[in-house]
Amino acid sequence: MSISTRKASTADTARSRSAGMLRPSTPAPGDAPTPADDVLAGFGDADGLARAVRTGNRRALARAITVVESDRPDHRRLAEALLGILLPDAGGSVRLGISGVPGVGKSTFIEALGLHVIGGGHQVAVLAVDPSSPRTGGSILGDKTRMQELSRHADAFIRPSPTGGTLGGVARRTREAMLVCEAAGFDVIFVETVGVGQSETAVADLVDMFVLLLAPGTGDDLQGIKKGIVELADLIVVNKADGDLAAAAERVRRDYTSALRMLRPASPHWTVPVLQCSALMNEGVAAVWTEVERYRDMPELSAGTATRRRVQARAWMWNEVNEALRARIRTDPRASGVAETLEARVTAGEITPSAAARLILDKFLGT
Ligand SMILES: Nc1nc2c(ncn2[C@@H]2O[C@H](COP(=O)(O)OP(=O)(O)OP(=O)(O)O)[C@@H](O)[C@H]2O)c(=O)[nH]1
Ligand SMILES: [Mg+2]
Repeated sequence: MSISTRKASTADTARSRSAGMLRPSTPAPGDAPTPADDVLAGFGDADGLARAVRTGNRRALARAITVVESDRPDHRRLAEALLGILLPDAGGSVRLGISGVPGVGKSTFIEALGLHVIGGGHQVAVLAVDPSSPRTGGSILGDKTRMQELSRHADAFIRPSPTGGTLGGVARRTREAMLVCEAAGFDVIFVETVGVGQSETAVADLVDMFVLLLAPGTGDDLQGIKKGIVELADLIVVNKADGDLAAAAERVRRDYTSALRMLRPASPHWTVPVLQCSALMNEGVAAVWTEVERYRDMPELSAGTATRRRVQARAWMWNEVNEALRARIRTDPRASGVAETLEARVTAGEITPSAAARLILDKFLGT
């Protein structure tokens, strides 16, 4: 199998180097155990865990993802060390974002497509970005049941979405989990996200190809869906093209095909295909994969993918700065109280957000 984007981006490599310097020192025998020891049990240190991840050891993979998903400071340090070691082995997958409104059939579709690509000799990891998790306890809850066959498959790995935190935080964890999965040998990664309006951009920033799933009768008529989401799509698939819904699915496909003609294409080399399938009946799913391969294998587009990954890495760095700064302000004894007060005043319309932001930063920086 030829994957043109095998090499990690320069930015990732640079990050790997600096992360390597943060590697925690191994405690001398007899030292009190370092707090990160619980997740390292059985693997020794970050190097040992990384080695086990590289061999595809499932327990190590799950453990490593627990580490990158954790907000505990000692886990964060360990995660940086771990990713620093694993980065040279990451980057070798096709990263696919799958988005669509609740109930459109994302999980059913990933199950069908996942099994299809496993049949072609690939190894599939499924991750999720789910901004609704903190409220609902995870709409991804049903995923393992929707992806029953896939979740039992030896060549698949399904990780329910991490819960809690900001969207940026959730997306960061997913990105890092993706890198760990790649280092473990998974060469096709699906990132499922509920299309409720905010997480799509975060997911489009994580993946090589953004697939928008539609279905008749889910409010996905052209008026119902946000234009911005359609503009993010590299591929549109109308699901549930079966039984009573077949004719309606064909209508949705035609509507979107003509609507897309009005949009300026993101790349001169790629016209966004609008396909239809039935994930439930496993019809048309193979054709979707053919389009993914065509996208992946076009020389102009694989160059585009490499660029996209470099841009993503850079954006990611600033994301990290934003997230870290916010976290520091929230815990800063001087700034946190001021931030809370100003947040209330912004909400009440008493002060502009930009003026409040400046006051918070002034307080935090002590200027
Ligand atoms: N008729 C038909 N039903 C389908 C198809 N794909 C999925 N469904 C049904 O649609 C419902 C929702 O499917 P899911 O795969 O859970 O949808 P989802 O988009 O992952 O949902 P959330 O994760 O809750 O956002 C289930 O009852 C599926 O059986 C299909 O191709 N045809
Ligand atoms: Mg789902």
